[in-house]
Amino acid sequence: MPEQLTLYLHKVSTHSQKVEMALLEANAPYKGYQVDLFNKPEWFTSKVNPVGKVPAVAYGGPDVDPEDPSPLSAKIIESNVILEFVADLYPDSGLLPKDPVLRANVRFFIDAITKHVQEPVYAFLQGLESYENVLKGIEFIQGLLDEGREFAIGDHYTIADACIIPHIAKLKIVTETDIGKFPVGMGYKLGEELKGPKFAKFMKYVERMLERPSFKQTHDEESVITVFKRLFAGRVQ
Ligand SMILES: N[C@@H](CCC(=O)N[C@@H](CS)C(=O)NCC(=O)O)C(=O)O
Repeated sequence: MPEQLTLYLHKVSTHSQKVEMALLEANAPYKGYQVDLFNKPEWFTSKVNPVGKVPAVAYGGPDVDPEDPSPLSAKIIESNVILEFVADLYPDSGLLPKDPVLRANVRFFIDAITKHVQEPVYAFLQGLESYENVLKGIEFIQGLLDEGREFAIGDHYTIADACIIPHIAKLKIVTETDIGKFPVGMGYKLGEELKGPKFAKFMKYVERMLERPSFKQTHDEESVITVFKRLFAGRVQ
């Protein structure tokens, strides 16, 4: 029986959302604590995550106030590590398949998300790279999906699905609002490209995933837009 789990998160953090979605998909009990990333409490870096980032998990130990973390709980950081940890805690959740080949496929998919989605999307948002790199990355990921299959890997929701969707949900907001440091209009243009037949398989997969309660429960579009406007102010015109 898993022990107490406290998830330190922020409501617009993509990496936090990945972990929270996995916990919800596993029906795992957990305590969520919103860390104010713009005014970080001292105890968070001294007692939970020395690098001061969310998500972070305090697992086990006594059931304490999240603002007074116990030295007896294990502190686990790095979202992709936490995803695997949650899958290990709940082996029957299907978050990681039992079959070794499928497990390898899930891990490959997650690795590909970092290289082909996270990095190009962030570079585009920062105005450092064109959206072409985002499209190339999505094309690579689309190549890993099977037509007609509901999930990224196998026939069950896995941590691969939890890992990619928060990135794509943010990208969708960018294509609908044009918020980012890229030249004006490029967000909308990227959105138009993604609506084309070339990306139909990927977009159908995304639409299915955005309907899941685990996504809807953890997605706060208004807050994302507010924070993005603050983060990406001062764009190139
Ligand atoms: N590689 C880390 C990245 C975590 C990360 O960058 N978290 C951001 C929010 S999405 C954060 O806490 N930023 C606050 C800061 O750096 O001060 C992971 O995957 O967990």
